[in-house]
Amino acid sequence: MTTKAVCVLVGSAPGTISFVQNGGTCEISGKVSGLTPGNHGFHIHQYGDRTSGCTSTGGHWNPTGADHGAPTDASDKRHYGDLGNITADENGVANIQMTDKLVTLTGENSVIGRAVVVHADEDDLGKGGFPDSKTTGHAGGRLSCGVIGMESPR
Ligand SMILES: [Cu+2]
Ligand SMILES: [Zn+2]
Repeated sequence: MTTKAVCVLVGSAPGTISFVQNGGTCEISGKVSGLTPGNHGFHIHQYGDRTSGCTSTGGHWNPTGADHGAPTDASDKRHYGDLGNITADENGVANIQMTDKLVTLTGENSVIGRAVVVHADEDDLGKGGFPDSKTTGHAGGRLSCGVIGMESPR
């Protein structure tokens, strides 16, 4: 069974992100613009709530109470929402194509109804030694965010 979701990012770094669940992994693809060239933290945050802009999306989606880490880390060494960085080119555009083992669109840990957030700075993947490295990856402010919703058939 394939399940699909979509997220429209609103803010100074707008974009669209698609999610396709194929069995045990989720393919995440899309495009974000309006960025400074280089790496920007890219996460799923807990709440699909933009009532106070990206602030009300809460912290990283973390159903197991783990520390912040990298998407390549083991499931108990990262947040489920830790997708690392996206990389913008000289035009400020990031083309995204990743597959994640913990992001899912089904079951009790489904990310549908949660939010994607794009950050001003690079995610240090928990290894930067800053006070917030183990919680947010020291990724700085929130440039844009959007709610992950079910995709309409098209
Ligand atoms: Cu974030
Ligand atoms: Zn995290």
